Amino acid sequence: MDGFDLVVRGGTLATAAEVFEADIGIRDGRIAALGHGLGRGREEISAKGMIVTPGGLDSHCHLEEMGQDGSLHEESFASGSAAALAGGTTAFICFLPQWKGHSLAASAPGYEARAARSRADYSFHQIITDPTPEVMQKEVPALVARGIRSLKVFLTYDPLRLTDAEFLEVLAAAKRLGAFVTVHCENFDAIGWRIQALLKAGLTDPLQHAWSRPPVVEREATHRAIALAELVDQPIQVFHVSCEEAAAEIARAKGRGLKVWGETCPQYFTLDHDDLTGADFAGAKAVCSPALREKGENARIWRRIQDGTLDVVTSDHCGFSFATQKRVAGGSAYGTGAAVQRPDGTPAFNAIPNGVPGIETRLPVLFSEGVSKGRIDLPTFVRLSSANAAALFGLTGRKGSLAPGADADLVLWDPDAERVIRNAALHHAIDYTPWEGMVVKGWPSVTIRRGEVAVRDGEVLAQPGSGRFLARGPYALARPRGVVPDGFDAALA
Ligand code: DUC
Ligand code: ZN
Ligand code: ZN
Repeated sequence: MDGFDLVVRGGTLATAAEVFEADIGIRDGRIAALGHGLGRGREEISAKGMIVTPGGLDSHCHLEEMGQDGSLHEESFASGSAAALAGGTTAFICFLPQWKGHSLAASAPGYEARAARSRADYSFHQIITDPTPEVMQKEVPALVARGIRSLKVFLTYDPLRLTDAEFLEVLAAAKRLGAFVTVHCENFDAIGWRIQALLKAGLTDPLQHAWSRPPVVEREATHRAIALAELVDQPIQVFHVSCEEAAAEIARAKGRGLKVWGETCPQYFTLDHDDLTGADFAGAKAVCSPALREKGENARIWRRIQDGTLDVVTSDHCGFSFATQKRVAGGSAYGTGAAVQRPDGTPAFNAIPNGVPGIETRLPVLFSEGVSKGRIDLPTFVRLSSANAAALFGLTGRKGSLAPGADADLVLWDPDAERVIRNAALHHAIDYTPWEGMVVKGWPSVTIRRGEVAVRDGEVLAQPGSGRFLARGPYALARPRGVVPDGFDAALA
């Protein structure tokens, strides 16, 4: 047999199932062998004292996303993917927008060409805001045939949200096509009602963003999304779960054998209401939806990570800088209602674009708060950071794995390295991080993407355009259970 292109030697390997010592032999961008004393490679990297995990798969991030209103996520594919790689993420799934009243083809022109500037491997979820027969019967099937096999729907935000009837149409179409559905669960009308009351009462600070959408609005929409998915018999993932009330709905669904999975993000197990306050409008930096919760909720999210209710940790990375977007009343697709300007020029809470940047910090924060603090073991870290997302989105065998045949996406973690997170040292294009000053233990010192060293000691070596589009074929997990009420399958009628 030919030698290896690269051998990563002497590391402690962590997979979704176990931890063991081995060398990794890499050939043609794939893992070719695992074992002790492997033959030499043209290039060798010592992983002594390091933990080697599969490269991260961030299955929820927003890059260069263009809103219908002209708003733009500032993060480019080149900068966002550099940040991803520096933080140990070798592949991500971001979003193809649909503008309401537009075909998929006419929404966000040129988006896929811009995505080709990525340095990390990438795929897309297709956002559906307007499920017309033309879109669902012609465009979505064509998309699925091209390997874009997951849809995202919003139950809140104007003009993104779907009515329940529209959501059912999307679930049914996904079922017919073998596509997966992801859902943003919050009750639109309840949020709008509270926003109006808060504004009328003159309560306009960033903290009131959280007051406008308390856990009950997330719990109600999570319950409804699960019920409608059960009615259709369509597998779903509930995105960005922020609280126990919503997580309990997912746990109950899982207990009943439904194909329902849950995602959370580092902001929901590390930040809280305190981060929504502070001088000079600083609380706007932590405005995201669902909102940050009261103290104590972080620990409940950890418990739901530990008991397996929440399967995946993503960043939900959003490219809204503080100076240019969060602090100015401009509005965004990810805001709710007309922009109300306050006397000092800052926007009322409802017009602050929702979302925080975290594509680079996702894994260091999860490693530090999870593994280093003893909350989760290494296999759980691997499941949360890559393997479960690979299973949910049809990438098992290619991503999230150290088995021979998988893409050679690896991260060499120095488990003892202590770092202070500083925005100045991050690679994203955003002017702040909500984790500024946080001390983390455990840091990705080398990231390897398809057998090439993409980042070494913070220096990004992978070039824009070197990432590959990941087409995704049919897979078992997205298949319905075959259980519909009364044996009548309305999706197929
Ligand atoms: N939901 C998302 O999924 N991303 C950005 C903001 C939001 O509310
Ligand atoms: Zn969302
Ligand atoms: Zn998102």
